[in-house]
Amino acid sequence: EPERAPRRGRADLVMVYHRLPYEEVLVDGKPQRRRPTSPNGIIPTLLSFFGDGREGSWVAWSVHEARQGKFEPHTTVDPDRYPNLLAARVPLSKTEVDIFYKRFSKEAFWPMLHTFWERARFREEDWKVFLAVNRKFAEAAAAEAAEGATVWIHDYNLWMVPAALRELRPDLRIAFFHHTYFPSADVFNVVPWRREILGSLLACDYIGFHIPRQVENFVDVVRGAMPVEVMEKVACAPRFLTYGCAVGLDSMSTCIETGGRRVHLGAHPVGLDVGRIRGLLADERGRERIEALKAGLGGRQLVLSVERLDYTKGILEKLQAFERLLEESPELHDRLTLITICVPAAREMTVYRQLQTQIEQAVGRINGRFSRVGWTPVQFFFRPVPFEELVAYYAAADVMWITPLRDGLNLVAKEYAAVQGITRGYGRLVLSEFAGAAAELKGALLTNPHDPADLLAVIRRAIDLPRSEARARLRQMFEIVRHHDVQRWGREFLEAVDAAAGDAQRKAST
Ligand code: GDG
Repeated sequence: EPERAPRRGRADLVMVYHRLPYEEVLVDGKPQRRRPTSPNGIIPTLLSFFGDGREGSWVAWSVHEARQGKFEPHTTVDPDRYPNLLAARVPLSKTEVDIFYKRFSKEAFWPMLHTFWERARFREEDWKVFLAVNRKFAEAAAAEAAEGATVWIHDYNLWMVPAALRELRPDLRIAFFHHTYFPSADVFNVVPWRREILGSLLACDYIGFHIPRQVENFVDVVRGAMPVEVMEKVACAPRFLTYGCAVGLDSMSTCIETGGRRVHLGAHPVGLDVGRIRGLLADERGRERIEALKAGLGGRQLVLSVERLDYTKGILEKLQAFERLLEESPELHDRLTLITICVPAAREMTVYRQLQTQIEQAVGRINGRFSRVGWTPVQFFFRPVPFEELVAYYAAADVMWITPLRDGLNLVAKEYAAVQGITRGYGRLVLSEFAGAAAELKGALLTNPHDPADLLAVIRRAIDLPRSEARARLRQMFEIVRHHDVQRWGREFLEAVDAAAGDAQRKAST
């Protein structure tokens, strides 16, 4: 019945990412593009697969009311650089985006994924919106993909896409990458719809996480839900820490079989576009920015903290530790400054309002207690800064202080290591042992942000660390960051997907 056959698209690689690779603004009612305001390094990598003229599609939402009835499902992303890459828009209402992304994903799944399960709010009516929106993404991806194409889906807000897509298009290679942390079964199992979510993920051929611990946590969750056979378990690659941090692990499952389906798994910590950072540092204006910043510090040490406003990032815990440091060490007064660059959450994300107030109060209290004429101990920038400027802060910072209570990976840590490595600095990275990056960045000074005494001890150690040791640690970290850049990350991920699909074919033919 040819009229019932699903329409086949032309793309042999389909990216399903919540947003477009460029920002769309309406000028006089006409859509215009500009570079994304907070570039995260992943978008250029995903784009780079289409540089050779490969036919591809990028599936992302578009708020249709904002387009004032001018909704077009397709445009080319960039006719010169990616001539055969189409932006395929999924039309969503503003309400759908608000519920699905800004409210439900952030209020139900985000806290649970980061082990803050008590904060999770599960509403059945929001789940229905989530399902409907995921279904739309799946339909759009199904319409774009050529026969046997690879569809690469990103992150937990698209959890339900694989199942719907598999049903629409059994011929596809479906791959998923998790950008957030992934908790153990004791936490994940609080989710009312856990079986549906697992069922969907298991429709993939390949699922990638940042680090082995997250892979194994996923397998643990599956094991508690259905009979599963681990087909392959391997020692973790030497690049990963095993027993040295809270999220380390010695071995992980790379292939499981359940319900007659085989799913391959892998650990792929996201890398950086090191070339881009090099470029920004080599630029004349970049060098001027660093000099100006250093001059502004008046010879004081700079302790830097950069993160989105989020309780998972441990900002309050860090401020409390800083307060104790100043309390106990009067000799440090006027000798160091803590700059925290905190990117505000979207206004609709009401869960963050209280935290913002608490942070502002803590900063006010510390500055009230310790400021002197000419010295403000905490400088709190509650706004995003352009990436070029951020790089200058990384270059000027003596200590980078990253204390998430739980984090999928943490790119800020890697960006700091890259910038200090390129500029041959003496910077020290203090990194939470609960960030995925702790399992990868050998050389960081690890800290436990759940333990106030340890937070204090490690920041002290960083401030006093001899330059020779700082340099040796940086060299170790920079080697990792430089070698495992974002280009390699993307390449290795897609190679792993190909290998998984090859295995499935072999299995089908025996
Ligand atoms: C999720 C996972 C995982 C920060 N401030 C500014 C700014 N940034 C950029 C940084 C960095 C990115 O934002 C933040 O990335 P992180 O990895 O640190 O954290 P999440 O936003 O929580 O990201 C995380 C990541 O996905 C990737 O898979 O590592 O675990 O939670 O690149 O540079 N950029 C600009 N101005 C700022 O003020 N332009």
